[in-house]
Amino acid sequence: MCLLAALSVSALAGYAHAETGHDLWLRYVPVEDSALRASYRRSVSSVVIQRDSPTGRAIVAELRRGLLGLLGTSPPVSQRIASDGAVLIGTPANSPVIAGLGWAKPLARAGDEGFLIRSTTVGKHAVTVIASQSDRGTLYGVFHLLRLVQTGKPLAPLAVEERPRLALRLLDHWDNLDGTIERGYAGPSLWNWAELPGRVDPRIEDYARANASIGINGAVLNNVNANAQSLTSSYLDKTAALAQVLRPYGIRVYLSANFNAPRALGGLPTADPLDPAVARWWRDKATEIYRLIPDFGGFLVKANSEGQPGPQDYGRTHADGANVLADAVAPHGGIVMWRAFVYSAEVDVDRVKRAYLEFVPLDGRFRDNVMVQVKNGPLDFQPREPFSPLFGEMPRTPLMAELQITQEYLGQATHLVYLAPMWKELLDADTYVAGPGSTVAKVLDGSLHGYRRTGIAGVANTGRDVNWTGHDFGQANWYAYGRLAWNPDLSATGIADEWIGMTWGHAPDVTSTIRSMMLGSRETYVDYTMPLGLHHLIGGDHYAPMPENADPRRADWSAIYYHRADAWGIGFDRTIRGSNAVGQYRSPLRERWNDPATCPETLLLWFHRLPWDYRLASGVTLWDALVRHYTKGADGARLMEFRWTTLRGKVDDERYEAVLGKLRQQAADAAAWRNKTLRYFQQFSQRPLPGQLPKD
Ligand code: BDP
Repeated sequence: MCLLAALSVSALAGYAHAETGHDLWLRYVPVEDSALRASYRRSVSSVVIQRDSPTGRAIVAELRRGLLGLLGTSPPVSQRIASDGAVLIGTPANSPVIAGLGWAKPLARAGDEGFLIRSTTVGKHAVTVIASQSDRGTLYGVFHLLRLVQTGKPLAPLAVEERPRLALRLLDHWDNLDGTIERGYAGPSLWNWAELPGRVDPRIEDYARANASIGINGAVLNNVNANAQSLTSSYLDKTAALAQVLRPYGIRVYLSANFNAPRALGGLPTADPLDPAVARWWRDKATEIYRLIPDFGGFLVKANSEGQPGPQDYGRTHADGANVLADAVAPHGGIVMWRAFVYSAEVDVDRVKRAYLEFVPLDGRFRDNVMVQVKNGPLDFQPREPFSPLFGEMPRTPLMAELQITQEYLGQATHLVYLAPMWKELLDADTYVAGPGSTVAKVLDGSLHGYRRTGIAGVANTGRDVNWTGHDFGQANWYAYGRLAWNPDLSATGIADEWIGMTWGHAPDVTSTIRSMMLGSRETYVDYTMPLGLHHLIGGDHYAPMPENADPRRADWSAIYYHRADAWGIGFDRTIRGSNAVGQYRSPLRERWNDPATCPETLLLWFHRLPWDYRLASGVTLWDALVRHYTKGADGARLMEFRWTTLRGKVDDERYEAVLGKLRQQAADAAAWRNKTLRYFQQFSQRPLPGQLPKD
């Protein structure tokens, strides 16, 4: 009876408001353990901060909201330390107490955006100090402190020293000016261009809070397939209004630029980057932008890719194109992010080799304020690809990684796929460019080549859906992206645990069930779609596998170009005897991947074309292995649905039901995709199908 009463009180406390998912991981529900709550209250009994800046005000508002929700009381905010349990927040510049602590060295180490959180004494009082060299750093520190409370960690003694490993941690929004989002699955764009600049949706501030809480410090507002109109004066006014709301949260805005803008908007006869009138147009445009948005981040450009205009239209190189924009923004401190997602207008023998061929020869020819932005894999955001061979091969050009948070090829907003394990595979991959241990993370954070600029971009999965991401578990990918951008060494499990605690609560069975669902989900997805290194078995809207797809427009938009199944076997020969894409990787990868006996099975059919009866290390034939993977994947999706049903009544009903509906669809899709893909390949293999595949 007593237990029941306690349970219902805590349930009521936890779910006092409807759980729409809108609050993301910032739900700030009451700490249930009363002893812990009391100790938190003692550790945060007052807040001491100068709040005369927009960021200072944002900090106070967040602390009030957070602590009121978590602890049921919001501590007083004052200008001086009067008792034990004060939390002092500030910079050496705005707090004489912090300036007097003698922390200059660790603060310098933490850099502009890093922070220290330390338990110490000031005068006679035991206090917690959140210190940074900048307001932004203190904001990140405050979110860190709130996360400690949200995840049930002790607040004393604290000795936290954090600094972001990557300087630019951006979200790329593929949002169009008409409110649609390319590859967006969570409703229309958050930017309501029609209402701007007059009215800024209050939701934008919540977007900013969510990003700041995970350290994201920039947003590219518009689609890489850019409409030149976004650079017109009237759209720049709208962008400036958004920038105004994002600024206190440390978020800069960037825009995708259409390379043809000097013609489309400026009426020039050419957009040739070496034409002085074109250079002048970009310079004037930059001046106009920085007048409105002094901290504008810069431009992102997709050029000579999938029909977009670019310097090659004028016989110039990517470097010529990037440099003209870079020169325009350089006097204002801006940068250019030039995308390396290119493939030939003529269909290549092997499309995945193209970016390397076009970009590596240009290393060293870009201006200092240009970064080349490279997708994780050499093809296009597939469920599994090897890392792009560009990573590490441009030591004189800072490279950013581009990840895709929106699950274009990974079940969109319908399938639960936790992407952190996939991103870790990239970040931890050893490129060997400077010997063993040359991981992609070390390329990106500048430690390998001494890049002065570092960064990462994630294609956002946000939209105007109440829960932001369509699927409640899509939020985990937004969260994980931010956390990995801050520190690529964090583990997928650790990040999942943080997110689960803040988003679903701390009951041990809830945590362990959701954790195991999340951690296995990516491999499950690979299994029921594209196992053993298969890729691009897709067409249409990129949701369901379409292994039969033979796109009449371009061979390399087809599935058959990639899987090459016939009566003999399956796979793409990228060995030295084939397309030699393997030759774009360093030793020992190239030798290891060139030989099917040493190539990891996860990449087997990426690099090899093999007969159906080829025997894997386990002794199983390739055909049987394919059957096993597809079967395991479909079973895994069913198991996820089952596991979730064990949480009925343990999480709130609203989100429980919403997720259950999606998991049912996922399990049904996975079974149908297994059936469809195996039947398709069986026409070629003529080997037996497992048991009876049910009709779809
Ligand atoms: C592909 C998407 C396409 C994007 C393109 C890109 O299907 O919508 O425009 O990538 O990254 O994956 O430019």
